[in-house]
Amino acid sequence: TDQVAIVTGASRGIGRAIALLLALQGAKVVAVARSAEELEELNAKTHGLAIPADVSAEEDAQHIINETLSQYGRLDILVCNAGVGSFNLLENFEAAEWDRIFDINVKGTFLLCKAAVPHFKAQGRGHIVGIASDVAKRTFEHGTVYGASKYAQDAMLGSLRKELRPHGVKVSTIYPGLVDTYFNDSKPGAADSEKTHLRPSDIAQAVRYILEAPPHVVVDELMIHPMTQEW
Ligand code: NJP
Repeated sequence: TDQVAIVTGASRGIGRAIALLLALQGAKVVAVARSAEELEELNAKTHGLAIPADVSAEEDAQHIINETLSQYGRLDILVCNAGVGSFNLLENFEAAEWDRIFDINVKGTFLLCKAAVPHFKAQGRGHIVGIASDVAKRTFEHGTVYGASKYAQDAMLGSLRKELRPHGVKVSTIYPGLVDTYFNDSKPGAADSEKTHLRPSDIAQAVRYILEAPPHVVVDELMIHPMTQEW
């Protein structure tokens, strides 16, 4: 395909795997994250566009859409994947950590969608894929802040799905369980991680499935877990 896809959080983990798979399938990939060096390393493989940016900054979000349109003249797919988390008892969280997590997970998704939606509406076509979390559907200890952010992101994408359906624009949400990434300062590749965690490429395959649905089909929600994880 000659589709143009923006992938946020593409410097490592799930976003990087999504960017690599979409590029392999022929899409022009616009890779977004704050780490310019890691983006360039990825872009040497994907041969698209690397845009160092902070998704929680409104001017950055608009810049990402503008750069994509001026470079390629089109935008077909927006993957809102950039996200962060940390885990603690509620009383141990600093208010600043609430702001950091909500700014990136919730406001970041909002800002990218806000900048892309007018374009998608005008062309009567487009696909937003949000990487939420299975914790957008359940609660757990130490998840007060991250869980709340993922519920909020999920609710936003659910409402947006209804706003955009009459315009022919799809919104799909993926709810992964544990994935072997750098999330929350973890290091991928631990001894038993193949059993306990999904691989980033598993999520990339889910994105591919969602994007390959024919025009009359939208995958609203897709939950995916490692076999060993209870949820
Ligand atoms: O994490 P990680 P994942 N602006 O740390 C980027 C969700 N999830 O791949 O900016 C722009 O390896 C960051 O780049 P950089 C999770 O909530 C995960 O696991 O250079 N980009 C990096 O590329 C999140 O929504 C699990 O630091 C920003 C990427 O985000 C998504 O999966 C389970 C940014 C994070 O890569 C990807 O996380 C689950 C900003 N302000 C949901 N801040 C799991 N791993 O188990 C960060 O249910 N990034």
